[in-house]
Amino acid sequence: MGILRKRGGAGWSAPDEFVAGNGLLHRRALLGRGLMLAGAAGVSAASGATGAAAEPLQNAEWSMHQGTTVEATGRRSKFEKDTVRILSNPKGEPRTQHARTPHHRLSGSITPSHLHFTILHNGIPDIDPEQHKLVIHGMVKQPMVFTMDKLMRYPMVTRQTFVECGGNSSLMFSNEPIQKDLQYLHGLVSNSEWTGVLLSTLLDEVGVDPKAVWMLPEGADTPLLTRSVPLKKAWDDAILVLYQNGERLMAEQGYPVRLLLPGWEGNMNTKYVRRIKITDQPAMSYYEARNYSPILPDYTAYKFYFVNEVKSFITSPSFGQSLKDPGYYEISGVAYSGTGRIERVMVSADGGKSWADAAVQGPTMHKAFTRFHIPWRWDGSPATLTSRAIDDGGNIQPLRADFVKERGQTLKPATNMMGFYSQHYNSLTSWGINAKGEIAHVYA
Ligand SMILES: Nc1nc2c(c(=O)[nH]1)N[C@H]1C(S)=C(S)[C@@H](COP(=O)(O)O)O[C@H]1N2
Ligand SMILES: [Mo]
Repeated sequence: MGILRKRGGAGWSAPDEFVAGNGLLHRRALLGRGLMLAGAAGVSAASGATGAAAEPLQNAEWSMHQGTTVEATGRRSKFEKDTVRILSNPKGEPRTQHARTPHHRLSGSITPSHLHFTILHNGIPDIDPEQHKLVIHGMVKQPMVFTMDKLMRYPMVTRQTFVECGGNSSLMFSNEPIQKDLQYLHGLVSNSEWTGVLLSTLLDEVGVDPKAVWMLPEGADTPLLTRSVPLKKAWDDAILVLYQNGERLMAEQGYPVRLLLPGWEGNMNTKYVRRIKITDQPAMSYYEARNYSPILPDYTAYKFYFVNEVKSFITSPSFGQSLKDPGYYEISGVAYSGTGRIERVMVSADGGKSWADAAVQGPTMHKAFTRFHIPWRWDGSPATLTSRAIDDGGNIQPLRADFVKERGQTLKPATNMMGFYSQHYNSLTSWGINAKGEIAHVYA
């Protein structure tokens, strides 16, 4: 490397080290080197001392008086008021409610708890932790009842993982790319640090019958949501979660206790869990038999679809933003896989004709968001930005043409219902940038 050279301390000279078409630079090309994007104080002094940099620093209004009183819980700057979830049912009518995470306004890998997406099929229950109990019963030696006090005394584990609704990205099944931002397109996935008791610890105590192969967790909110979960997931990495990002679970995320099945379809992650029945057969409950069984182009349907497969999307630049001038930009996004750790993310600026490796922000964790970046020099001509992730099992995001062939492209824009028939999209997302710097959602 070392091809980028400083020019008199005030910028960079050509030639850039392009690693793929349309201006993609080596992922480490600009690391730790000033880009001089910020309007140069030092330079203007040397070049005649006019403009803002030469004037004495003025105290702004906020530097001149005491600030407001600190409150018992922290608050964001009022200037960030637009960083909010969007709601599908703001009046709380008696039907499903969705709140979507604003990925286009976030960075890093943790989703702040108050911006975690949520889906509630009948509102948020107000559960008193003193009264809530979890029962494990069915094909066990000794059924047991766990109060929250008792659960809190077990050894706990902490891990990061994403939760993704099977219906996330369902708009990507449309025949035409829908002109919506990331929040609409992919806002039903979020990533938190969760702390709780391994379900396997409790199964050891109740003594599971060796003939049992399924478990049926059930929530305490009014839908009494039940799903059939293979018992092997319980022995593998299922957690009864009590804490989210360091504090007790948000009410929406399942306070006082939820089941977490890292990397598996959101709906199976039973919130407010009150019973887990150990059985030798699945329940074929409403949400697995009807709602969350993706239908294929030949009108057959998946019987079960548990895993959220490897996926990624570019968060910046993305729809709703625009590029002001040609020059350097950092392309950034998130990648995740329900089957493992993100190993590699490739980015294209020419709609998939050529690809470059993005820098993957470590430490990368199993079944958790991984942030990626790559520097890019936009020359002012049309470009199409796309990302494609690969996990440590060698699973790669399918190209859109292949995905559509297998899974269908059934949604017409007029019937953009959330989720019922179009589930588990894990193909590519592409942003088309025109010569004015405007960003559209395109299929590449
Ligand atoms: N008890 C209960 N559990 C539930 C739901 C619900 O409505 N009630 N919604 C499910 C759905 S559809 C999804 S996608 C995830 C969302 O989890 P989150 O709200 O923590 O993001 O919870 C699942 N678990
Ligand atoms: Mo969901």
